[in-house]
Amino acid sequence: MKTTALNITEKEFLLSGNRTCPGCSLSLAYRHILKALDGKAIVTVPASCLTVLHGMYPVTSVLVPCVNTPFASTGASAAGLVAGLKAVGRKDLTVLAIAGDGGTHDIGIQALSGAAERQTDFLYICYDNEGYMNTGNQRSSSTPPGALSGTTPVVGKVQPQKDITAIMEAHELPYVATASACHPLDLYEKVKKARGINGTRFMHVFVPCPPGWRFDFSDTVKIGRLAVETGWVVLYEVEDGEFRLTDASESMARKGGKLRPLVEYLSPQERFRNLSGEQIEKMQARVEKRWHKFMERAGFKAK
Ligand SMILES: Cc1ncc(C[n+]2csc(CCOP(=O)(O)OP(=O)(O)O)c2C)c(N)n1
Ligand code: SF4
Repeated sequence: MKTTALNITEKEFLLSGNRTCPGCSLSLAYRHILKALDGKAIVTVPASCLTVLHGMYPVTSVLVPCVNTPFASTGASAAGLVAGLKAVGRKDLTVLAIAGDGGTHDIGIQALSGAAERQTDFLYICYDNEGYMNTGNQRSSSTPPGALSGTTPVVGKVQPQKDITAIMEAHELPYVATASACHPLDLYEKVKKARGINGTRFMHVFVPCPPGWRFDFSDTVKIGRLAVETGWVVLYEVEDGEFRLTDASESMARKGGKLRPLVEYLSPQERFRNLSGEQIEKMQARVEKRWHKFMERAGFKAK
């Protein structure tokens, strides 16, 4: 049965009153991730906004056990948990490694790649707020070109974004998917599916961040939806090598693949305020090219 807002489990594993900022979509994503795992998980997480959300001992807002791991070691720490659970014969728990883009694309990539290559049986989720947000918005390799950040304060970032999902797909994993906090049912379904698969599963979850991207905190879901409708974010999954678009991306492709103008996504965000018309045109062209490639891969023709 398809999950809807009416039949999704009412069980909560993320309690209200956590320490994230108002309008934080990481909180929204994490709530649905833990629901999809039915709370039957051990989490390992490096320093990030998520450690702040978890809270400081003896206080916590999360009803699952959690290991706070050093920045570079999330993949290695997950491998240790998997070995420990195997040694004590526990088969009922999912090991969830979850880290930000700084902790994944940059600092944790070596341990993640190693664990994936060894086919460690765990789920890795990168939540991507496109910067080192917990320490005040320094640029990461996932910060988009043109975006202002604490370390690119004048002209914005110059280099392109690293495509971590493509890198992880190249490890020939049994399950790789993208998702967005602002499409929570799609996220929920994907985590649920990933939970039932053996081996390394990787998910990239887009999480709009109001203070870092400088938009009004009441607009989080609007920004997340615009990201998909403009093609900035594409929702898909690759299961045993088979690619398919999902949720809103799939419906858009079915209707011929028309995108909303990218400027509708960029302009409400102060971090993009210095973009020139020429830069926006280039970004629009890049987004369209990428979207058409995804459509073609899923067997759709652009009209
Ligand atoms: C080895 C190490 N270097 C730096 C830090 C400081 N630090 C803590 S959280 C953080 C930012 C993490 O960014 P990201 O992984 O993108 O997660 P986010 O904060 O955006 O949730 C940094 C740099 C640290 N804790 N350990
Ligand atoms: S900085 Fe961004 S990701 Fe971090 S808690 Fe605040 S809104 Fe959430």
